[in-house]
Amino acid sequence: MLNITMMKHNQAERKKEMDRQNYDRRRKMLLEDYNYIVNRRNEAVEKDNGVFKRFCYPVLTSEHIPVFWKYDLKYESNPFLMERLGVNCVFNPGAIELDHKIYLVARVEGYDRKSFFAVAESESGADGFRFHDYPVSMPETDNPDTNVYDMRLTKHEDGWIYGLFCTERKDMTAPKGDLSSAVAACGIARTKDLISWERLDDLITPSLQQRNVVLHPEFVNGKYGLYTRPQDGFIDAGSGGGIGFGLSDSMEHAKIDRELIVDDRQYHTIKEVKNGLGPTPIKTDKGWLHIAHGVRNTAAGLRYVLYAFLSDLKEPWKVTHRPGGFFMAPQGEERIGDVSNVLFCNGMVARENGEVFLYYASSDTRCHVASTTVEKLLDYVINTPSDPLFTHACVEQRSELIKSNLAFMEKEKIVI
Ligand code: M1P
Repeated sequence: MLNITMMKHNQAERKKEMDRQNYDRRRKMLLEDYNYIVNRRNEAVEKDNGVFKRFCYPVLTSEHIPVFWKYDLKYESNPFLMERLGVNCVFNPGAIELDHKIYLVARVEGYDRKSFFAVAESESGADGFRFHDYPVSMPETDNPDTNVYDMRLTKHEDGWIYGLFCTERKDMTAPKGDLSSAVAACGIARTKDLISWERLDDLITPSLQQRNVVLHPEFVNGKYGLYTRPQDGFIDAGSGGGIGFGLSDSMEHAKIDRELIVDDRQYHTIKEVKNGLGPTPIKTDKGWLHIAHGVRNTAAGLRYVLYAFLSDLKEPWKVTHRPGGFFMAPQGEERIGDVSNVLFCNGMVARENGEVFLYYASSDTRCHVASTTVEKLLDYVINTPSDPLFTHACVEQRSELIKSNLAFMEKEKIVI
């Protein structure tokens, strides 16, 4: 009898020991996988369209989230090493360069669908991004945010770094049983170090809803200039849409009385359904360089692509150059994710040497980088023909290019 009890005891001890070993092995693997991802070198891919270069790997994904954000790592309280607070995806990062380091403020979405902001930093801007130990604890206004996302970072000439983002709340006027209707507004916060944030009042505009609001980095006629995206509904731009622009006397209580449309939507273009400004524009000697997203509808759902334009230096709401079509569209694995066929960009950094890092997200799932230069972007926006809007004119436009190339090839004896 005693022997049987002893055997059972020994078996239980052995099982306990094996469980513990298994736990230690899995925890080691989790840490190794994380270290591999954050230390992986990234390189620009060979294929180059002359405008920008993509990089091999995404710069931020849910795998870049520190293990200690997701798992309770203590055997005593989590013997099965279960993931407790998973992260679904990391996308749509705002970007800024501070003291020669690149910081991304990403939209991190938990398994519970709520998104929040988290800061990751890197020396190179192309790899080695690591999240700070804690996500951003964004202060609230009197009206709590159900969700926040898509921060645009602007180093303003008033000395502050502003983060403008979408704050989403339930639409209290929706009929009973409608649990999807929401109201989108522009939340505003400012910081000096990306660690402590001062929350300011949400932006007030004449439009029912707002998303994709971007602060212009310089005063315009002594006021704060804001690019907006007026919209009637939460998803639909409705009668609104287009990229707008307005002025506000202050950022503490930002209010725009009049919105001008800077870049309208147009039938049968890449921005037919809606569009929105991307990151804070880059100042160049030829004007303000802008990246935006354009949306059209297809049988497979909405398709989001990126496009570029240039606006006047003194009157940034006046577009001077408008290349036709998209600048960048989803390709390969970028086409697939939680919301497929989407490229979205709300962060770019222009470095002192003229290099530009464009941080974009694919299909609401992961963040990538592409590199280019101010010189190339200016050439692109100034010398790329605009959309002639009618198919016959498009053929004429292409035939002109073909004619001049064939004449050149004949002269230079280039045979294909
Ligand atoms: O799902 C695609 C994008 O949809 C919204 O952007 P927009 O208001 O311009 O349509 C945002 O939710 C954005 O985060 C998302 O990537």
